[in-house]
Amino acid sequence: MDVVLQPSPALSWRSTGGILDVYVFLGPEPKSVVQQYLEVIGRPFMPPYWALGFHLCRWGYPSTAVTRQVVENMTRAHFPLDVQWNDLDYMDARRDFTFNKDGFGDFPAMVRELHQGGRRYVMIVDPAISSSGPAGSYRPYDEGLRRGVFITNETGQPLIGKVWPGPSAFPDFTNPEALDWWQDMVAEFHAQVPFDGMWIDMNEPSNFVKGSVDGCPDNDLESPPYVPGELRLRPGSGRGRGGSDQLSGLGDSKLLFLRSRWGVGGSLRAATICASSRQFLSTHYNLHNLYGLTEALASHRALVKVRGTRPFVISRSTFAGHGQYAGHWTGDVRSSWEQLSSSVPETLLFNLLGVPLVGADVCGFLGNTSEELCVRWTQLGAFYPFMRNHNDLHSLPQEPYRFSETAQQAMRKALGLRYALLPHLYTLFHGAHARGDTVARPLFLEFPEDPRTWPVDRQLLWGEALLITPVLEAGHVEVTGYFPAGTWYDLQTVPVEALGSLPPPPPAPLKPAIHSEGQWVTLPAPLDTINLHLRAGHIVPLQGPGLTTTEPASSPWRWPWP
Ligand code: MIG
Repeated sequence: MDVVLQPSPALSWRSTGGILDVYVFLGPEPKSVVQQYLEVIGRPFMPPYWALGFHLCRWGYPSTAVTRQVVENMTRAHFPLDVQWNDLDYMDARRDFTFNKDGFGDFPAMVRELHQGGRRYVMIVDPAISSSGPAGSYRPYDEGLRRGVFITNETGQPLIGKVWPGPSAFPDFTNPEALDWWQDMVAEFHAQVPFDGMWIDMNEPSNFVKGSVDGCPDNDLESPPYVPGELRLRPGSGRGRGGSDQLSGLGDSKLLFLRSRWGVGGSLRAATICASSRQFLSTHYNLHNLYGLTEALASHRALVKVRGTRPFVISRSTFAGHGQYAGHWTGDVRSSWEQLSSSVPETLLFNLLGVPLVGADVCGFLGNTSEELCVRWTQLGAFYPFMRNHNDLHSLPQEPYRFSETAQQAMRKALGLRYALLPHLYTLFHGAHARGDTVARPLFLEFPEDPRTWPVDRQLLWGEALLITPVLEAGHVEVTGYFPAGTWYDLQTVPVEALGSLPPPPPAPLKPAIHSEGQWVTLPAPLDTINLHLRAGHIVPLQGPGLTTTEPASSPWRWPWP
């Protein structure tokens, strides 16, 4: 399906078929529209408290020794850290539910140590299951074959694609038997490595070959009369096959990016599995967009059964209803100012769509970050509902302690602010779970009667009370933000010294309040500052911050104002 935004304003939808359910939510206010939508698709799950702390990851921590050292460096440099992650590096031959006995020989012990330090542990899990080992050598595949859990091709055999472990089969999470099999695999691995959550990647589902290692059959499902991405041959020309002038411009850069990176466009099998492959419920053609959703459901369910507490799942692919089961990170963003900015509307959008636990990779994923970008990204990231610094295999390290003392101080301040506000953030998540509220909220949702808030996509609210105005441009030490009519208090950041030395010192003196008639205001924003304002008439509790969410459990709460 193509959805193209027209200047008119209007949306054009192009679909080759399928079942189209159209709902109209009458509101009348935008907040009610969100609630009504969530009544249909399901309200978001309630994340565990620790999920709201700081997460640290990268592709390329080659061993438990290096991973331990990262955690140690964070503590030494006085940075909070709740959840340590590993990427593919931990696996044996990049196969799910295994760990390599060289670098990760004492993997279980490392996870237990993290627990002793009050921390949690999450690792990546890809859906595709290695299919090339000799029978009897890899239980997830043997067991999956025996229980018939894989998506099949036209001959009724498991469809084989290629992903990280090489030739691989794709579990069909619409099959109830696959849910039980997945749960068993999660349970067996968890019995060895007591991890706390799952990071589910590659679940579009992503495939390194087109369709399968044997290609795809020739039929109508594989080659419908029109497929997305056939339009727009040259950037801005708008004269692709079947294209029109209205379609030019918008979407071109994204399309070209996808094409150059993955060869996506003009073919349903590009970077994924054959459309005509068969799943328990229907053809893959009908179920493709639901692959990530069904894997999220399976993983959520498995974690509940295995761990017996509220689960934590973060997924790359999503669909309507995803928020009931999991959160989302926005995939492979570049370490650029442009992508820092676009993470604001992305975060807001997923909150409107019932996936409040969302964030982009802090400091950016692809390419090298810079110190200034990483500081600004950490400041904005402190206000992503889900905050994880994650980095590509090929990029220079970007853990907070890698930077100059000035930069570290600025990052500590932002993290201190987030940790001080965690009780409030947790309460906002409960509002989302229980009532269908948003956590990170666009200004127009709160002030729909003020049309100047409608296009604001470089600021966000947390709930009703907190207005965040980040710096999103290089070299800027001022920022201009929109302040809806009313009084806004500058919420002083919790002094850095408070980290690890509780109880916190008294609040800093107040700066003069902004009395706005609904106007743009330019504010100082030196490198160590993200502007945060409290709306008059609201009370927000602050907790003395610690280095983990378990640490300050007994520390005093306080109110910002004396
Ligand atoms: O083809 O697991 O978006 O976060 O580090 C790349 C390696 C596969 C893509 C994910 C990224 C992750 C990477 N994965």
